[in-house]
Amino acid sequence: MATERSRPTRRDEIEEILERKAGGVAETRDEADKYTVVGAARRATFANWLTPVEEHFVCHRNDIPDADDDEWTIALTGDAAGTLSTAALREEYPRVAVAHTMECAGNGRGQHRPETGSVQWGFEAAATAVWTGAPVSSVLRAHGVDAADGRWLTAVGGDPSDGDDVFARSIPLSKAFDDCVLAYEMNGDPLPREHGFPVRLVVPGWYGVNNVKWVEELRVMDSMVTEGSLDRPGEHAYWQQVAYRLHPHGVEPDANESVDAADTWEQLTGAVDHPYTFDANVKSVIGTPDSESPVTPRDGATEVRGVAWAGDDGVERVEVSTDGGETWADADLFGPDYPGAWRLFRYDWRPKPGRYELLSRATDDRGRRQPARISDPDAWDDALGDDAFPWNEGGYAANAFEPNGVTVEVADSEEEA
Ligand SMILES: Nc1nc2c(c(=O)[nH]1)N[C@H]1C(S)=C(S)[C@@H](COP(=O)(O)O)O[C@H]1N2
Ligand SMILES: [Mo]
Repeated sequence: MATERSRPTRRDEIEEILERKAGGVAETRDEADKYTVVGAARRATFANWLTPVEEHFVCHRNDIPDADDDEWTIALTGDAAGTLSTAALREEYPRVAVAHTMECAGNGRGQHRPETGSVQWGFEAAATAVWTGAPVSSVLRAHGVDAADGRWLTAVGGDPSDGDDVFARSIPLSKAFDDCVLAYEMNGDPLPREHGFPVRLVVPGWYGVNNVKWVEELRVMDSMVTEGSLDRPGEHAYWQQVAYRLHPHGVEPDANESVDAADTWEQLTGAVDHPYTFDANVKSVIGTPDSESPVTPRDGATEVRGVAWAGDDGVERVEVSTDGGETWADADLFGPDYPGAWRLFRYDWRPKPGRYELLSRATDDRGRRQPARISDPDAWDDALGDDAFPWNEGGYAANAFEPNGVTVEVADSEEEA
């Protein structure tokens, strides 16, 4: 089992990250002090398409490895064979950029009642960056794996664990071939240490945990990682098979060698018992206005603006309510439209002075709409039919819209002279 200990270096690491990010992020409550976690400090992060590195959340469990770019290598194992240096990664492979909305699978955990353990995120652990690196498909082809068949790719992080567990995560080889990147730059700058320097796996549209930082091994196998799969000491399956799965209170999910449905929502609606957190569920967040300062319309009008994402799927529709969910109106989608990255939305609002409860809810292109709230703990089976996201013991993958609403004061309109 992974240990639950806090570690002395964590405080220093968090302080350093907060300083480097210069106010763009704030620390999030982690009662158990298990994770290094900072999230977007302001709602306005969700009013822009690209998230500056300074506003991009950080989440990891262990110490950041003390990596040296020249020394770092990635071992290709299983059905792949070879060793890859960071220099070879930069020089011998195509250089591509992918847009990726990364959301921590625990984003929204703090909205579960009763509380679940661990990091109490609201909506601040989501961000969109452009990641530059080598396509995983090119690297694997050069190392003996040429088909995106039913196999799995397991990426292993080089972060030293304070328990016995190894940070290993598996994704279907088909997804890896499709659009994944071994990234060495973030938003055009060298990868910061806390985001995975010198190389991290980027899995566009998939929950943060799949995006292994500080990658030191890539293994191709017929199955996803199970206990004993890796050719190294320690516990191998904790992060894939135990943690980061959705289940009711008191359940210990069975390990699987493979699952047919990678789509998290499809798993949740019956395809897989105790779903894995793979691609992100449809979700939206209003970026502006916020509740901090009153809105002053100009000539009677103001704009509600935000972002919406849906993992591997497209965002079909965003609706906005200005009366706490009584009535809804369609927002316009605009701006960049890349697979795996969020869309901007805006709604032209003409409010009278007063106090309003603003909500947004998105629907993906498979017709799946954000549920209103998170269910009670005993409603696992009935939740979705009742417009609720199932409360789950790990607090994962929550995409309810009510908890993310914003209360706004509207002042008198300023008229154009
Ligand atoms: N090696 C390693 N990779 C990791 C983690 C970790 O603890 N170790 N944390 C994961 C989790 S839970 C998240 S949400 C994302 C966060 O990525 P970021 O810190 O760059 O935002 O990294 C993922 N990759
Ligand atoms: Mo996460």
